[in-house]
Amino acid sequence: MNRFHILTLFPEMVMDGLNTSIIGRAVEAGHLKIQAVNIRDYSQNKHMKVDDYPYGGGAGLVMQPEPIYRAYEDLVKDMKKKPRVIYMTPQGRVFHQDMAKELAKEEELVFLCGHYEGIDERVLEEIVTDYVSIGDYVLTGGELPAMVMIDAISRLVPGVLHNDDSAGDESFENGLLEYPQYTRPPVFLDKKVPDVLLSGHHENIRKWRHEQSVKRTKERRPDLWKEYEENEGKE
Ligand code: 6GU
Repeated sequence: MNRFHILTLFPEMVMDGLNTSIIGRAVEAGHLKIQAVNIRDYSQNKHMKVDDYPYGGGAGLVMQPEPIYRAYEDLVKDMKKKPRVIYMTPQGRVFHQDMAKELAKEEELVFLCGHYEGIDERVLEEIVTDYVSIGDYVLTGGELPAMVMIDAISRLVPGVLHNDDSAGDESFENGLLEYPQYTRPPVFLDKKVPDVLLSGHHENIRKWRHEQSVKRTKERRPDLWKEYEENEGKE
């Protein structure tokens, strides 16, 4: 059972996005827990304000440290040990599959989502253990990145994908892109499903799929192919 806690100003955005499909079913089945904490609930301002102008001037607003710190303290008060706190920021390490695997081992994970021009540095210094980005582009807030990470981590949690080994078989898990997939009908727009897949010959199917993975990786992700060759020797 993995527990995800998201500190955010937009709890419904995160919960609506994650309570559907495979992740939603995994929550219902008790494999995961997902909780969104509304930072605004921890404002002690009479207008529930959570942001203010940046010292030194500049555009936009900065999220104030106290509501975030109070939300964090309230969250960790009944945890056995201090959890990893991931701040979603384009200034972080870029998220990848190995990081997802590592984070899937943590029983509790806290995701801190910023908005506007960011968060007061002092509370980040106090509570954040990991700075993570989901790629080199700029988003308006950390909610979508947190949802991306939770989706990628959740599918690695035992029981979330009922198919025993489907988490291990996919793109990146062996350093190659996944082979092409086919289902019925056997002919579509004059295109036939490759004969080998209908042959019932499991060894030939396995070989064909590996060849397709290699071909596809060379064509589409030469950077991954280079890494694969370096790690695994020749094909
Ligand atoms: Cl993690 N947060 C925000 N706000 N923008 C991003 C990002 C994260 N990753 C890429 N762009």
